[in-house]
Amino acid sequence: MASLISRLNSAEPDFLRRLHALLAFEATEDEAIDRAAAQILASVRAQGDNAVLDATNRFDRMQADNVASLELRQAELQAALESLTPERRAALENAAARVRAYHERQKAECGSDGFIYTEADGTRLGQKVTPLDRVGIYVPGGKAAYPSSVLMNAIPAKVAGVGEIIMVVPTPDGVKNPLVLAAAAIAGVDRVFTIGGAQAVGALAYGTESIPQVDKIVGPGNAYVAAAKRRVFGTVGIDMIAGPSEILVICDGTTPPDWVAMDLFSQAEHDELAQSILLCPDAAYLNAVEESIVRLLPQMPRQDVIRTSLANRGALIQVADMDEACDIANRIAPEHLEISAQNPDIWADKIRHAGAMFLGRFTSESLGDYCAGPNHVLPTSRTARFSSPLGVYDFQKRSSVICVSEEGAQVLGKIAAELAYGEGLQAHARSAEMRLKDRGEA
Ligand code: HSO
Ligand code: ZN
Repeated sequence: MASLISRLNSAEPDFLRRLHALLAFEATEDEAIDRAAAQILASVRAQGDNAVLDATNRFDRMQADNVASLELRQAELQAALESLTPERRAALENAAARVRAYHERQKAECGSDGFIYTEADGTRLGQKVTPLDRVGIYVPGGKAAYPSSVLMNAIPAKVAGVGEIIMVVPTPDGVKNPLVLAAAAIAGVDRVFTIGGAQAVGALAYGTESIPQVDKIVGPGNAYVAAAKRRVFGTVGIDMIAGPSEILVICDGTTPPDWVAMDLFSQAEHDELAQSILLCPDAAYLNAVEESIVRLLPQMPRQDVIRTSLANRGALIQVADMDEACDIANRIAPEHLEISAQNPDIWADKIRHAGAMFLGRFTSESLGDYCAGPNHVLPTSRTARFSSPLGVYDFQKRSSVICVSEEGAQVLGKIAAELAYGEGLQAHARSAEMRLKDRGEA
């Protein structure tokens, strides 16, 4: 039987080349898609509601008379919540409570109060933190609509103190996803419009007669949505543009192989382009995981997606030892890193680049996707080298505060004037000098 997943060994001479080939992922920026998105944005900017209505009726096969009618009432969100089974509703509410608690803690720990300090001469310097006024959350329609992602995007915004949260979600053929609407109700989303695509991004970025302009747009979407978000960046803020999901498992060989196999499946089932990699020093253990993969795969409803993902981008990699596994993990900078080992903290200390770390064999990555508490919107495609999970801080901004005392102005005025003359900027220099008591005018 042909193997379902590549086997690599870090001792082989061409290992690094093979690893890099595996990691290579070009976010294909299709020019045709970008052009189409640009056109839709331009029409929304010029014609507002009319363009949004036209695109929505056309692309989502809707028959709306006006954009206002595409807004859902809060009562409808509540009804969706009440339509859930008690078990499902409780799970969603529990998850939301845990995600909220984590982000409250993040708010408290991450300098959300700003700071101010006073120098000896009375000059005060500080930083003021302000939540964004209005944020748009994009939620995909159809199969990639994850209620958990509604919680993960809306709750940190809410905790940050954002004034108004506007959600957009396309409903092709008018089909609504009750779990998504219920999640919006629980998260405290203020308004929901059943629009999507580049037209929704344009509406939020520029504002229309019926849809208010926001300050930042977050949330995942298809290629058109990603292209539109790139194009409106600058007019509004955007979050990162997420690539396919990734999981890297480092295992010391002590976790039941079936558990690790299923952990690899859990991200592979998201997407044919998702990446699942296992690093382990023990060749016999890698064989055992491979056997688990072969045995468990036929049981999976999404086995076609998993099979393609594992075949194209998956790997079981034998490494020299756990230290080397950590080095390779840092090179990969994965979105999700599981350290499935007996003493995970020792290895976690060596990790510098990972969107989220899941420590110990009981911490399946899927717990983080839904309910552990930390955000599941994470840096992908090696961007964990320089970026962070979505958080409260993404919905706040900072202003510098400067209050110079009369005494302080005497010292700073001379420094500033000196530098201003050096830059050839007279008005800057004079403006500083006018505040000097001794202006050297004698
Ligand atoms: N693992 C995804 C998030 C998610 N998983 C949503 C299940 N639902 C982020 O990479
Ligand atoms: Zn997931």
